Amino acid sequence: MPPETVIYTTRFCPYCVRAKRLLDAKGVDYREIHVDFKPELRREMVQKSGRHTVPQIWIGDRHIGGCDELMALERGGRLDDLLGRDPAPGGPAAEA
Ligand SMILES: N[C@@H](CCC(=O)N[C@@H](CS)C(=O)NCC(=O)O)C(=O)O
Repeated sequence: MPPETVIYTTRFCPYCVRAKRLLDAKGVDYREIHVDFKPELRREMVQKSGRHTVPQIWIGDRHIGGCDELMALERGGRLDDLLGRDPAPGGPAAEA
């Protein structure tokens, strides 16, 4: 079983769109938690991550950070490992 990927987002956030585009391109099945107009969910995100910006991303128990950190993991070839997969044959997704 791959670790669960969770992403806290708001709807009109370009960083959220970009992070989700990468996850979609990689075929990652993720759970999205919308925090727009949901102060209790935003508080939960801040409490768990120590950060106030969206997106905030977890793979299993590991807090990845935001979009920039996700992209950096992909560019560095480490994201597949965290996702519990073999490295992509073509290397990092073009998106990253
Ligand atoms: N470097 C961060 C930037 C994230 C960011 O600036 N997100 C904006 C929304 S697109 C944000 O959360 N701004 C503060 C707020 O909405 O309260 C990342 O890569 O995730």
